[in-house]
Amino acid sequence: MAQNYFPSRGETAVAVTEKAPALEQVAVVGLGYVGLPLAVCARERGLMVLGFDIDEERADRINRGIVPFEDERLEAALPKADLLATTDFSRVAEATLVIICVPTPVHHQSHMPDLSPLEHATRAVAPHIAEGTLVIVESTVNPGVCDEVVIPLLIEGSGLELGETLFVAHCPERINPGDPAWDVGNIPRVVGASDATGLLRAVNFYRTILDASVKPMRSIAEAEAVKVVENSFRDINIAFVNELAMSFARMNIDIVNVIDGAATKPFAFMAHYPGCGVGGHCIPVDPYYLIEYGRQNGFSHEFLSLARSINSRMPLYTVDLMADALKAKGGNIRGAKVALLGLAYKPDIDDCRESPSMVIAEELLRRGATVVRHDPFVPDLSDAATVEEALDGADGAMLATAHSAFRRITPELLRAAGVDVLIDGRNFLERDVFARTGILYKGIGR
Ligand code: SAJ
Repeated sequence: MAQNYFPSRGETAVAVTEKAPALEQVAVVGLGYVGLPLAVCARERGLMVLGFDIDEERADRINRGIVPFEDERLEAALPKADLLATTDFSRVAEATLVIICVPTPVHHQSHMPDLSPLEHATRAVAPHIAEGTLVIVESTVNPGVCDEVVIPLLIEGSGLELGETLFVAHCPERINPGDPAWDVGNIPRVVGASDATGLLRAVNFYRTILDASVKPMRSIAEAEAVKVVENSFRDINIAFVNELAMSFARMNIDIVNVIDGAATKPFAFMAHYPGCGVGGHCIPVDPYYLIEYGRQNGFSHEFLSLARSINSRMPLYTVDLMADALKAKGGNIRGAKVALLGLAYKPDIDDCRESPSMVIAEELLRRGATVVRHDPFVPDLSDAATVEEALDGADGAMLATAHSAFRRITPELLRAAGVDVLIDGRNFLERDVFARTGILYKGIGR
């Protein structure tokens, strides 16, 4: 009897296969934050893996064992992985399994999904994929993209027949940059496919290389929906506490203490914290994919859109805090010198994609301030090499990224530089320590 590949409602996922020895020859297309860890993980499980990228210099660095971005775990693993990276896409023909891991950004101004990297990668592999190939998309997309964009391009470019000589699946990536606990090898996954054969192979592959659960979904669209839903969930929860922060600031209630208080409830509450904005390549991006697809299907995601507008407004709110604080000290943001500490979108990494710091810097300049940027992880975009240098002669300091190294920012350090205004965009430093010294400290909601 054919195995039941799809868990019927209410049942747990059927164990589609046990951990079978992997027979797949794997091509990983896109060797960034998602593809390179995946390729190394598959190599560590003994699979034959070829890495593909359009960037010759990136492929060359990988072949020399150099990770082209900040990732300590990968820096240790790559030199031992014996992974070959190439820009020769004709070698995709050697693979039985092709995994596409390219960015799916949004256009900066319109926030409309930008599928061009995914379309380019799909067109690049299509002419070379061999009969029987399974193509898995890991890039985050809204429901419908695999069925309506990727599969037609694969069929058009390969001449293969879906379900007969071509199989397609979606396994949304869940990489969490800089997370010491969760990496590609132990994060649970979901998989949806164009048919049962594709699902069986995809689930089997991930169960072979991961030490984590792999949940078969009933369709590709369900798997696509899982990722945009989980990240939209995060965005709306952050918007919730950001709105509370702006409200409670007027009531002199410390929102962080309130959230910590609510978090003592052992069920039905998940703590999120306010900040100067929501950056990264996932959270501020993925909701727009769902909003746009909803619009195409005649539905207006008012709630998701409102959350996006609240979170997008936080960098400007944070600059307002700086302007008000300088004014309270008899100064003016126009003509002020502001030390902007932190450019990356989250702590202890070098990634600046969609970082609120960029919006903050732009707005400070627009308001007539001089901005001195410093981020120890992003020297190329920093004007100052150290915190001290950034603070030197500044009228105010703004912390926009909670890098561990910034823990050493003390009232003494600010005083020594003559700085008596501190806007803590991540509620990272001890407010009371600064308030006691006459330094005007403002956090987000505290
Ligand atoms: N942020 C807040 N308040 C919060 C949490 C985050 O303002 O309570 C801000 C951060 O400062 C940052 C942005 O939101 O600017 C995104 O932060 P993030 O912690 O969500 O980091 P990301 O973008 O790396 O999100 C990834 C996501 N992983 C994947 O998409 C596979 C997300 O699903 C994870 O929930 C998140 O990591 C995580 O939990 O760390």
